[in-house]
Amino acid sequence: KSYNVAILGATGAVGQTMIKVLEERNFPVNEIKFLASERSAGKEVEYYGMKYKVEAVCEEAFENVDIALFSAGGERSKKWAPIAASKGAVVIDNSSAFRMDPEVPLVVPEVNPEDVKWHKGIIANPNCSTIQMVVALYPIHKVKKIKRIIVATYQAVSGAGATAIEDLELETKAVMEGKYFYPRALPHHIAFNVIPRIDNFEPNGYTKEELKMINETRKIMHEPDIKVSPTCVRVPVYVGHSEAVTIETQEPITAEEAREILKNAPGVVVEDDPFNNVYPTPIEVAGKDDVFVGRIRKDLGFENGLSMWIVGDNLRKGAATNAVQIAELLVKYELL
Ligand code: A2P
Ligand code: 11C
Repeated sequence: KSYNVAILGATGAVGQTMIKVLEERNFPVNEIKFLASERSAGKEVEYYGMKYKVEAVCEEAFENVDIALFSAGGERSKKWAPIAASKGAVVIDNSSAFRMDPEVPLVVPEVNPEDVKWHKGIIANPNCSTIQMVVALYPIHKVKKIKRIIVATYQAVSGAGATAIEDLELETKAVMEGKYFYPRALPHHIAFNVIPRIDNFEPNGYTKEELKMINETRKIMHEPDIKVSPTCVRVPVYVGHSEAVTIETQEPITAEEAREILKNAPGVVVEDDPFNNVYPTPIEVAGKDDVFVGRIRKDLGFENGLSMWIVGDNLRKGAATNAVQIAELLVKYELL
């Protein structure tokens, strides 16, 4: 059996990756359409080496669609997801629009696959920083309950979209040539800099990105009381988010135990041999679908503490791959 698929946001950084991931995983596609704004209507995208025209999104575009993969920003999702769902499509939405809606499952297939079963037409794909963190921490949590997570992120510019990727290149060149560059996609200069702000600030001093890491982790892990202390930072990296994570478990856990758990965990690769300079970095992880973990060590700051370094491709496992894996779950559970 094969399915009719639509991608909204097909010209964007995540949309383009969704196309690649559907191909690579050989998702059973019958018909496919590529949707974006009117600006992109008529542009071409490639799928299996063939050129397809991008269409401007409209109501009729969702007729006869089984699965709609959305990555065109929250406002577009709020407008179009209910329309697509009302026409019978299951929407897998990569924006933050519906993630905390109690009627909408928020799914990471390695953690809470069964939650897809109660969808009512929309399934939310979590934030990239949250996905890679829970893929690595949930297997530990199942063995040694995690009470608290302290995390600082080092997030790639691709998380902020195609213009931010272009800006990093243009700004780096401008700096090398002694010219001024006016940032378009990010709130400060990003070349040779880091920015401790991702998404907007809230009155409590946290950014929305940080609050997503708190709330989404609780919802995905079904642990409403787990404590998360995040600081989210943008770094001049094209692809691949990194996270310095410290957890506090209820029972003691050794680094060796954690390493063994993670070696057998789905979607996780342990790269941890610090004396031989083995630990994951975003350049090496970019283009891969797994979550990479290294620097696993007993934390010296408090009892039952464990620290580690988690790296994932934010466009793949953090967005496109996770969305396509959700689509695969819909096929597996015969929910289409
Ligand atoms: P477009 O290229 O036509 O602007 P990114 O996050 O990488 O910038 O990508 C955003 C994606 O969302 C692009 O595919 C973009 O299409 C799409 N998009 C932006 N605004 C709209 C809109 N009003 N309607 C449909 N798609 C949109
Ligand atoms: C970033 N994590 O790196 C963001 C991008 O809520 O889906 C994704 C924002 C979101 O900028």
